[in-house]
Amino acid sequence: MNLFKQEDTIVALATGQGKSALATIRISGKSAMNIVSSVFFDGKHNPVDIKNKTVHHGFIYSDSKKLDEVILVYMKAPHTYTGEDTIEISTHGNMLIVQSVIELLLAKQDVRLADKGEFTYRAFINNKMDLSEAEAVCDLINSGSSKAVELALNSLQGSFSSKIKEVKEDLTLLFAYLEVSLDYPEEDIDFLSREQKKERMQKIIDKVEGIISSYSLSKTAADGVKIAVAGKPNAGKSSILNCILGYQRSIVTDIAGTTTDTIEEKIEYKNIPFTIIDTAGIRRHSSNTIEKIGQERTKESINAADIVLWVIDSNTILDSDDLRICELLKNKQDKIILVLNKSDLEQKTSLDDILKIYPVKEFASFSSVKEINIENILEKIFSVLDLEQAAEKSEFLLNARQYDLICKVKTALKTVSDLIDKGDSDEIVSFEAQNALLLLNEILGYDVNQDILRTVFSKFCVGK
Ligand SMILES: Nc1nc2c(ncn2[C@@H]2O[C@H](COP(=O)(O)OP(=O)(O)OP(=O)(O)O)[C@@H](O)[C@H]2O)c(=O)[nH]1
Ligand SMILES: [Mg+2]
Repeated sequence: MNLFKQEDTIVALATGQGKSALATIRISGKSAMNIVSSVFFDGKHNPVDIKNKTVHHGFIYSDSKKLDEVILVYMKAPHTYTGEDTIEISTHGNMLIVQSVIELLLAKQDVRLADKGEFTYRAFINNKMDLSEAEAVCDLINSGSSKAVELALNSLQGSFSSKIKEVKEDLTLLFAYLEVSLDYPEEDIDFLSREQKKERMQKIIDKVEGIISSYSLSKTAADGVKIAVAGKPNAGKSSILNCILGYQRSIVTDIAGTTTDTIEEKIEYKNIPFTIIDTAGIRRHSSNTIEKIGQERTKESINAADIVLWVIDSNTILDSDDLRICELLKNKQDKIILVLNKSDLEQKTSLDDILKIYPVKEFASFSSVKEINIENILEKIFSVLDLEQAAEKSEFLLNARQYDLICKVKTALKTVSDLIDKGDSDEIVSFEAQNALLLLNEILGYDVNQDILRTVFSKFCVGK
């Protein structure tokens, strides 16, 4: 790995592999200009005066042979993504062209292929962003939902870093008070009373707890929720999935047992990703091997779901199969929405009948045929899982590394608080506070060792 060899100029394809309209090759480093001006000329092979932040049209030449007609942009250090001289060349999106241009550049002196995330690593090293902002670049590229994109972009713009820096400032100030009283012990002055220290400490802990609780909200908002649609055969589960999706994804027939396997689809509702799982119908006795396996999968889906839409055919009366479903749902009481389906037909089962066998808290009447109230069901999912909070209050994404460190910060701060409480000496309190400061620095990437940086940037793709 060459990640830490900063004197080299690096080159990589920044856009995706494969056929495309355009492909962008990125070059960063002190030799970027020299290297590129030796291969970029106008149509008559004359040199081009390459200006800062200007779009240039021209050709890439290998000796006198044109490799491609390209657009080139030069950005002079330090006002660039990496903080170094950077050139981006847009070629036609053919990998043979891309390969030949990259090979041509690599044949020049002091240039090599970039490592994963190396452009962003250079941005980090050149103080263009701190480590958590650099990680947000990777999160932004990998975000799987529009909410995740929004949150990663917030982090990239420093919303998470600024909270960490705020905690750090508060703690540094407290630390300074402790240090001053250590430096002037003979003065016998306690610059802050024990109560004042405790109060300040509590405020810092509250801020850290706020960051931690925003983690679970953000995770829900970004990753979304799993919704299993379960019930007896023919209750109308597949019809409900199709209604939610707005197209015929699952096969619907009047034959009980039409769906034999789980069918998973994703939608976004009010910006939150919903994974909806249509399942094989549950009945007490099933002789068929396929149906038995299907029902096992239904059970797994119910257990893994954040919420279950329990679909009942209100046009039939309850029987022993319904009791079997009640058994499967017994640990999910707060996470059930009963859907009394087929409301367009004669009602032979009511909510009261169901309440006699299961303590349902949320229910919706529905008709897959008339497609009324589908919004109502989606809204109920929102309210039962308190997704409004997640949608509104989530601010930024935390990855596993950041989450682990912020939890450690909290533990360290609690220790500091306990020591203050016990009336321990400022020397001991100060030592523990220093520990929390080091952890905060690690989040931001200050004074971290190369192993940590290697791990963080290895998650990136080449070219970013
Ligand atoms: N009248 C009426 N018929 C419905 C309604 N919902 C579903 N049906 C019908 O009920 C039958 C079963 O519907 P499905 O959606 O296949 O039921 P399911 O629960 O997926 O059944 P399995 O896959 O066999 O477990 C089909 O004939 C549907 O057209 C409804 O709201 N009203
Ligand atoms: Mg079905």
